[in-house]
Parts: sequence; C-alpha cells; structure tokens
Amino acid sequence: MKLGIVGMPNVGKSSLFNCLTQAGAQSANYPFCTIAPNSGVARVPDKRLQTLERIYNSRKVTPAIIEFVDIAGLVKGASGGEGLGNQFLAHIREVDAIVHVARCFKDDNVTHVEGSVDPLRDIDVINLELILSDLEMVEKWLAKAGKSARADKSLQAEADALKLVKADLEAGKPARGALDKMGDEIRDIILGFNLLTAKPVLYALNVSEGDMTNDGADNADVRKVQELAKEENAKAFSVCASVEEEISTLNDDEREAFLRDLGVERSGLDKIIQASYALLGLISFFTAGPKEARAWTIKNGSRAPQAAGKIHTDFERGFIRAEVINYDDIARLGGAAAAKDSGLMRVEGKDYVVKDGDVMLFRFNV
Ligand SMILES: Nc1nc2c(ncn2[C@@H]2O[C@H](COP(=O)(O)OP(=O)(O)O)[C@@H](O)[C@H]2O)c(=O)[nH]1
Ligand SMILES: [Mg+2]
Repeated sequence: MKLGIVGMPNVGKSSLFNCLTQAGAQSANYPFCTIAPNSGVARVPDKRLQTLERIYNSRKVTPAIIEFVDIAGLVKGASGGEGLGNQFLAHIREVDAIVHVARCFKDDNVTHVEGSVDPLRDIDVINLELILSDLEMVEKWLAKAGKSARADKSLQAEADALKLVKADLEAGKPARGALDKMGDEIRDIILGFNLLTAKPVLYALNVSEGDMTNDGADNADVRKVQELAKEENAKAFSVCASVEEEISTLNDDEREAFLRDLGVERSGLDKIIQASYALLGLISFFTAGPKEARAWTIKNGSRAPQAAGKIHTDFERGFIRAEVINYDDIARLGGAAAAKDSGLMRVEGKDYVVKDGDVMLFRFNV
C-alpha cells in the first residue's frame, strides 16, 4: 500500500516528501525503506503507543508505517506526452492513493510555472491531465472490447460501467464520483481498471509559516480548496513544508514546544500522515508487553487470523483464538490486568473483525 505525491512543479512536493520520510527513516531498519530513491516510509503518529509504552513499561516502541512516493514532473499536457508525460502517469497508476500538493505560499524567490499562486487553477491543471489519461484508456478499451461485449455478458457489465465513467470524464469530472453511485459489483469491476481518477485523494496545501494557525483557514486560497474538497468528498489539510523541514530535525519534546510557540496543536505533517493512513482504508491494532509496544497495520474489515498473520504466518496458520482488550479500556483502567478484572477482556475466534485500537494477544498451535 503506498501513496503517490503529485502536483505542479515547485509546489513543495519534494520538501514534503523529505520531511515525511526523514522521520520514518530515522525510526528503523524497515527492509523496504530504499526500494527507489523517490520512495520512502513515514511513521504514523499515534499517541496511544506512548500510553501503552508507559503502562507496559515497554523497552521499545514500533509505530505503523506507510509508504510515500514523490512523483515529480507532472505538467500541463502530460497526458499528451508533454514533459515525460506518460511515464509519470504510469507511476501514479501504481499507487493506491494520491496526495495532491498545491501551493498556497507566496515567495517571489520560488518560481511558479503558471506565473502566480492559484491553487484551484493548479489542481484543475493536474486533475485534467489525469482525467484525459483515464479517458484515453477507457476509450481504447471500449473500442477494443466493446464490440465483443454484445455477445459476452461479463464484458457487457464492464462496458456499461465504463460508459458511465466515460460520461463523467468527458464532463471533466474524476471517475471517483461515478464510483460512489455504483453497486459493489460494478465498482469492483471499475476499480480493476486502475483508473487514476478513481484513486482516493487528499489535498495537501502548502501554506506560508504565517498561515499555519487555524488550519490555514485565514488564507482565502485554502478556504477555496477546502470547499472543492468538500464537493469531491475528499479532505484538504494545510501544511508548511519549510517549517516541517525544521521540525523534522527536532526530538519529540522540542517539537511540542516549537508547535506551541507557533500556536499550532498538531503539525500539518502529522495530520497528513494520519489522513493518508485512513485514506488507504488502514487501521491499527496493537501488541504490547515489556519487550515492545507495537502498532500493526491491517485493512479495515480484516478478521483476527489475518491480523495474526501480520505478525507471523504461523500465527495465522495455527490460529486458535485472540484475547482482545480495547485500548480505551486499558488506558482508562491503567493496565491490562485491571481491564481483565473488570471483565473487559474478550476471547474472540476466527470470524472476529478487528477494530482500530484493539490490543491483541494471539493463541496459536502449529
Ligand atoms: N517559502 C516557502 N518555500 C517553500 C515551501 N516549500 C517549498 N519551498 C521551496 O520551493 C521550492 C520548490 O520546492 P520543492 O519541494 O522542490 O517542490 P517540488 O518541485 O514540488 O518538488 C524549493 O526552493 C523549496 O525550498 C514553503 O512552505 N515556503
Ligand atoms: Mg520535486
């Protein structure tokens, strides 16, 4: 599961990517840290882990991580091969969700390729390239398979679904909207085509340092994009990449003091990472003990054996049961033993759907 960072040139994509992944790289020796130079992992901030660390007196804390890819080079005309056009679009096709960075900061020293700061226009430029690329794909498919569809029922369903999407694309709208209106079966078919504009998106608005407070809402440009995001059923967060770059070199205590001085409760970066995690449909369950307090990542809706399998394939293969206490109960009562005494430990079987914040112990036999 990974997110692609896209946007116009010089909007702060690489700056954002660097601070996202700087924190991640420090944290550990994750094996896939350096798959490609423009790919890296970010730690998912989760205050619950610190509480578990304290309660269990854990020697080590291991957060969840997500992967980001800095996809540079998208410009006007990319879908027609402008710049390195199609190559970049192919990179976007490989990611599961998109972080769309737009520039809201003013700085005469940083060139703007379109000549002025206007995030809505910039977002339109990028979205149009993605839409055109999808449209080309949909048209190709319909031209090729559309004819045989009349004879083949399964192809007919695909063709009908794609025609719905095509109408939206032709109207300059992303495929995402049409997906929301479809039944599960058709939606799965469409998702199988891996359209760029069907991928979930969040907007990261790169603001000036002075606009960091109040989630950037004092900036009129930010408000405009937030409105757009609302219409699109997406989310928008403001972040100041240049300040985040400073922050990412600080330790946790210094960081909190720094943010307090700026009048900001949570860093924009943290918000973006947490929202990215949710955008991918991911949740965390925990394991906790004196050795380690750890967050594990699973798809929302996963069952207990799949969760066990994240830790070890043997856990999944030989799964017997899971002992589950919710984080909130442990935090409220100050420990697992107290939660157990209060009857808040549940024994769950293989059909149990894991919830975000479950603290789990697996029993298995191989
Ligand atoms: N003033 C200001 N400059 C920034 C900010 N973020 C990035 N920059 C500068 O903008 C330029 C382009 O940033 P970069 O991250 O390389 O943009 P990219 O082309 O989207 O990857 C660099 O000179 C950055 O230092 C910001 O928040 N404020
Ligand atoms: Mg860059």
